[in-house]
Amino acid sequence: MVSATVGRTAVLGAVALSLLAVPARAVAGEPHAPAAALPAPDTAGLAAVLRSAVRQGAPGALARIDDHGRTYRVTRGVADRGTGRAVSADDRFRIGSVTKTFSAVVLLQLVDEHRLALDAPVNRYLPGLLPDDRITVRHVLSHRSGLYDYTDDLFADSVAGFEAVRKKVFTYRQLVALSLRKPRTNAPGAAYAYSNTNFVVAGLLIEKLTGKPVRTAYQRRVIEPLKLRDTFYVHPDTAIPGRHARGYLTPDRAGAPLVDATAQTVSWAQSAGAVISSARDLDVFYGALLKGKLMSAARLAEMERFTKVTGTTAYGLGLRRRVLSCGTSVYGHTGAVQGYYTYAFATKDGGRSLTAMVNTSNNAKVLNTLAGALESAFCGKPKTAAKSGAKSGARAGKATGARTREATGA
Ligand code: REX
Repeated sequence: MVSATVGRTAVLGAVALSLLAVPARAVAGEPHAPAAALPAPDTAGLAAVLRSAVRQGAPGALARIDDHGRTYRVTRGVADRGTGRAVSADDRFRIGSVTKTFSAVVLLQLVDEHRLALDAPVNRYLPGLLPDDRITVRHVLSHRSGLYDYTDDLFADSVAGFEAVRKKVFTYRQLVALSLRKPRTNAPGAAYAYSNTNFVVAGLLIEKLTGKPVRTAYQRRVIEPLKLRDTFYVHPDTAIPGRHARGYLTPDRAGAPLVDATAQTVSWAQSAGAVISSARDLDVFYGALLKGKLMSAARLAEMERFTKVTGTTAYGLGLRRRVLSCGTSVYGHTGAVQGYYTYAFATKDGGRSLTAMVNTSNNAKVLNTLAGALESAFCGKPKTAAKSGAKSGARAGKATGARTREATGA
């Protein structure tokens, strides 16, 4: 199902403003292509992406685009395999590592308040925690600390590993200890190596500096100021509050039945991945962050200092950047927690945001397919399809069999 609504924000006004703000032409492949050059979202393409994801094994899929006051919602499949309830674009879900941006925001606010220095050793704030005094706060937030990712061991067997921790409650220090059983992957600052351990350290820093649980920091510094309605940190509770999509873990053994992974503590991730949210809230969050509403311009610039990861992806401080096929760069995070994959990204100016979610995980095909949602949201209709008049959605494979409905004013 596809729907579009226009909010109270004047779309024309927003377009005029962004045109004023953009001085130069868009350059393909250039990481800061101006937002004003963005074509309209390709909602039919987005629907095709979600349809492919469901065909490849996701019970359900949802996407929401917020573009200068205009909202597009697209859904496919079911939120609950037991009841057969259809996915709603308003359903809550587990956002996995999108949590990392929340944690980074809190720490950068503490930098703004002169309570934390990015280039100070972590051990200055948490004496003796790490075995190397050269590991700084910046290394941790940019995944350059070299701290081994303990989740590689925990989830070597996806279902057995998950069931072993589903109800467990870890302390942050226990998780750091799991990591320190293994050698570091690189010298401090020497290389990018994605590791959940870094954002467990971030959680420890937040608790040490604020004297409160991370839940309080998320609540007071992000959730309340942005009036997020669907965002929660309930650890160590195992339930998602309110209406939500159930999450289904795909077993490693082909053909084995999906495992309902909805109920879990997510204690293995905590400040690295345990937040619950919705597409609406994540669109608001990244829009506000990139518009500079959550920290000073200087701190946002620190967050947006990127280390190259691949040819098209880079990592800042708790923030990913992806360059799309049309040359537009988008900023946000991905998430993978048992039962849920999330992509939440926005344009550099925060004017257009997309959140896409499928309620399965451990399915690389589905994950790759869902990346197509970014293309549809930010690149518009593929050029060839637009020219030939073919149905859009070519990026998601077959465009036939679409059963989408365009409704306005919903
Ligand atoms: C945990 C295992 C994956 C998931 C992980 N998740 O590190 C963090 C996250 C919180 O969201 N990271 C992603 C499990 C990659 C990100 O930053 O985008 N996989 C699953 C396995 C594999 O069990 N054996 O897919 O459900």
